[in-house]
Amino acid sequence: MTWSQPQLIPDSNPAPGIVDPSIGIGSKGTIYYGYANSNGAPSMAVGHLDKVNHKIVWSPSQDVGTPYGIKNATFPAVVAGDDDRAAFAFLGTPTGGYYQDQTQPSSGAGFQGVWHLYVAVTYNGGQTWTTIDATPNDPVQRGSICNSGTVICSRTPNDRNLLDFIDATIDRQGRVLVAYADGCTSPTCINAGPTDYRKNDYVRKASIARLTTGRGLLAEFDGLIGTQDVTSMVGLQMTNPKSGAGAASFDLALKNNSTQTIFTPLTLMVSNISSASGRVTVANASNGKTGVGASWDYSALVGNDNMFTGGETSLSRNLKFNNPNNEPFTVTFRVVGALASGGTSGGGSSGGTSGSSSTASTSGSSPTAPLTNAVLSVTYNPLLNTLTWQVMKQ
Ligand SMILES: [Ca+2]
Ligand SMILES: [Ca+2]
Repeated sequence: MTWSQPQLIPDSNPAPGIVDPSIGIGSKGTIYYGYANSNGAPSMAVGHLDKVNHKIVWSPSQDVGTPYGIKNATFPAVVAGDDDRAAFAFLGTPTGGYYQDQTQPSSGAGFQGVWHLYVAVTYNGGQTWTTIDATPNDPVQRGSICNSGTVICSRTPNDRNLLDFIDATIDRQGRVLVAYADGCTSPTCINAGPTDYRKNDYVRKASIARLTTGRGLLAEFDGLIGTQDVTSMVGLQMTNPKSGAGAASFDLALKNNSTQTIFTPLTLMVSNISSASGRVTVANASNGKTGVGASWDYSALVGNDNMFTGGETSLSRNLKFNNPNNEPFTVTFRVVGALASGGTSGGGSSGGTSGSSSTASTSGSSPTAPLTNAVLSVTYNPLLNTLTWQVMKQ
């Protein structure tokens, strides 16, 4: 085994103390390097391998904390997914100064910052980052954080309470999950003012922040995060069947047959497509796919309320298929939408901050899923120009 010589990130200038950087590597090798800069900025450098010169070429470091005026950052954790997508989690505070200067709650001496967990996400290979405050109403720490190891940090109150632990990963659908220690968990600490640096709990509660809506790090699941199968709640209304010249099409509206509201994104997905020749394919899916997994987005077809309420019928959209043999075919669909989550508990669900499409929640509650495994099967017969559909249990 051989290793390359160490390569410096040209403009990096790490913060004092023991603040390990973190690396995420995209699916095609793009390197996302997150670190706490000596000026306090949560900094990100993106690297690409120059295969000719056997060198990593680094972009200039970017400060992803500017939307919140972050002056100190620590505990960086980076994870990547698709090559152009990555998330950078860190603890940050808009208060400047030396954050290891031990806070004395009684006298008020020492560092005076309040820390939150932030997550910055890129969807374009690191050209731009969208940063959210994942704990806007529930700080992670008030006051100093000791980052200098067990010996120097042996002090009272124990401001090494957060240990050194943070990590970020993604699940199968590309949701970002950040594991961190929370030092502020009592009502007294949580509800102290946004800048009160004295009322810390100095605890270390294992916590996970999880992306619950919006886009994750795998494009394949865009529009689906935070949704579930609502097929058994939905019926179909089909009009205007047409056939000829190797193509078939019809207009399809969805009807919410239930009394529950289904929230957007609302998506119709192909779960199977069959014909005698096997040559029928989807021609105009929203996601460009032509077979299983092809989907049409209905989110804009349920009114300005963005809700598909009980009894509502959506506007219809045209579904097109390639049908070179002009033969009968059957398509089965699933409908995917978002249902109100059941009883979120107290901790830290966030309001959408900074115009981001992502919000994070520490509650980790799972949405109600009262549904059976149903599919909607549509059969089109071009010879008779008839459409029939039925609900099928899987
Ligand atoms: Ca907290
Ligand atoms: Ca509506």
